[in-house]
Amino acid sequence: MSLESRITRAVWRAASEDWERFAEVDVAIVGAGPAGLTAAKYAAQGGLRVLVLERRLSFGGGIGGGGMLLHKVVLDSRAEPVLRDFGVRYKALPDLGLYVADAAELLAKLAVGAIEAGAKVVLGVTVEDVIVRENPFRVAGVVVQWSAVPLAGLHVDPLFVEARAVVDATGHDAEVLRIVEKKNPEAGFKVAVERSAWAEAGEAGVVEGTGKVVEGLYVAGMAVAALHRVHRMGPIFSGMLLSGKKVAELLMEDLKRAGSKG
Ligand code: 48H
Repeated sequence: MSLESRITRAVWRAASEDWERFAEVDVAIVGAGPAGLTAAKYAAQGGLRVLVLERRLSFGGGIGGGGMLLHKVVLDSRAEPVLRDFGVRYKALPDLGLYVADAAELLAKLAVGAIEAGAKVVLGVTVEDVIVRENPFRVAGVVVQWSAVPLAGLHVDPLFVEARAVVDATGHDAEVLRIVEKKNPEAGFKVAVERSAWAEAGEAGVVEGTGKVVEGLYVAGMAVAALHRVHRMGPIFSGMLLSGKKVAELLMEDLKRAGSKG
């Protein structure tokens, strides 16, 4: 067998084994930004089968751009336990009451932490819709498509990932929430737009608003700001990490209570 044919067989075989497992998971997290990756680590560590679907071919969402392309991001002491869990190094700036970390290190270690805890991260996949059930209304999974397909303007039918819970961690655009709101008015919620900058209020509001939106659908990270009209906060990421951790804890509570499919 040539090396070429063995390469092709290896990729198809391993990918199809994975996708067969992805047909049904405990948690589908949409977006591999700071909130999604943090949620993925803690939920996987808690024994849930977690799949992270990321539209781009890279991790980290808004982390990589740091503060206006300077390669640093800001955190504060509330995020310290999470930074320690992921092994992210940071520098304390006592006169400012803040920590700073390298953007590249934060995004790399969040991804490594999620993957090592057992979450599967698939890049280049866009969530374009959700699966729903009625009476009572619930979200039962996501509809996925290769990101290259919409980019090329092709009309190609998608595939499905059934999930006991879906997390919208898509950032500012709150894409999953907007799709559910637009297509399913019976879901009974409205997505607004985030408010202008007020860092302290934004950091607190995102964590506070993190949680279940309707049965089967949760929100974490900056998508919370769009849902609950929370202020933006600039390149400080404690709220995103704590929001990811909070949603993972809620998922573990809710899904364990409902009984894991193992
Ligand atoms: C698959 C998708 C889809 C889709 C989007 O933007 P993110 O970094 O989001 P958060 O909430 O983890 O973090 C927000 C933070 O980065 C930020 O922007 C802050 C703190 N801003 C403050 C301010 O003042 O501006 O990551 C979201 C990820 C991205 O990687 C997207 O590519 C991905 O989700 N994504 N993936 N299917 N439909 N939509």
